[in-house]
Amino acid sequence: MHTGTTLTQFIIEEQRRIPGATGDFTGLLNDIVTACKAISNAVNKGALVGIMGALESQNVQGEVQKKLDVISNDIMIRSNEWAGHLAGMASEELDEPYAIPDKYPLGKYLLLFDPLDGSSNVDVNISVGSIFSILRAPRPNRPAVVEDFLQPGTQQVCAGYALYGSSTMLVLTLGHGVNGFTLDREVGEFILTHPNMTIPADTKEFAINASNRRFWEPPVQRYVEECLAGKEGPRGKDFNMRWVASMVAEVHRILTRGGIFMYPRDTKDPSKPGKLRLMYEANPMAMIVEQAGGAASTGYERILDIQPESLHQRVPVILGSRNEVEVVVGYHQN
Ligand code: P6P
Repeated sequence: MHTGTTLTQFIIEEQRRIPGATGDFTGLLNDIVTACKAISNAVNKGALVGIMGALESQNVQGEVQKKLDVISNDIMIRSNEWAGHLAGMASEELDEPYAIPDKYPLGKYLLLFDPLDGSSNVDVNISVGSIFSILRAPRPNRPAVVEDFLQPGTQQVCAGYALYGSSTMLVLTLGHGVNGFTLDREVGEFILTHPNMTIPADTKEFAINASNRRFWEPPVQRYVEECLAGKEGPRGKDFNMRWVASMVAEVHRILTRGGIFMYPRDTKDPSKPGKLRLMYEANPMAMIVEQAGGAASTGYERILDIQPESLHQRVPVILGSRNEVEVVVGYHQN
């Protein structure tokens, strides 16, 4: 029998802190957690059950869909559509918001998610994850329309991710700190293993896809050049570099030991102001990072302050150790 605090217990104890809580939010979170356990199971089986590889289809991003992308999206939808907690859902994999079927009651929250982020890594067995964000529905118990989702990240009531790595973890913030839980498969419960996660303010580790260097804007060029110059350069210290090409894994590393992650605006595709999506990647990760004492910026503004204009809009992302993010933001301002 495990001795730690289970996620179920943690969520209920959090509910007790909120006067007048109905248990609706607790129920929603438990359904999201159930989905993450099921996705973990599917990801971990991988090639054993023939779910690797790509489909013919493309998603709204124009990206080739992996079988597990679609399976994970279906799991998220099925686990969360029935209980009456939601007025609607939005997914990276769906052009339009998902309407709750008529046979189910509607609720007062909106759920947004990237069901399997970094899925291109699945076939090569590198960590992938699910990212989710919860907003209050402006019109509770009514079918949500796109505009209902377009709220700034500061409006999120919860943000979290599941990381399907060497162990499956779930990292969560409800607006007062960040806590990490590890899945005990024998019990089938997430156990609190990383209470009050905080990001060191300073770091010597940066993460960026260096193959895009020629497309970066000058402030990012300058920052990376100075990191590469090391001790003899203007920063006066040597840096290390990481790039997993799986945002959940990068953010988790930064939460665990510090660092800065950058997917900046680049000129590779001028029509795109960045690669990562605001509503279900940048915003939830920005809330988690800020709640852990870090910072999250586009280089020009705080990510959580952005007023969304469309459901799948992309933004530049610079997040992690606060003092390092402030160096990069400073270069954007000069
Ligand atoms: P690149 C995964 O596709 C993703 O959305 C993030 O998880 C990851 O940080 C980034 O894109 C990787 O991008 O250009 O290195 O493939």
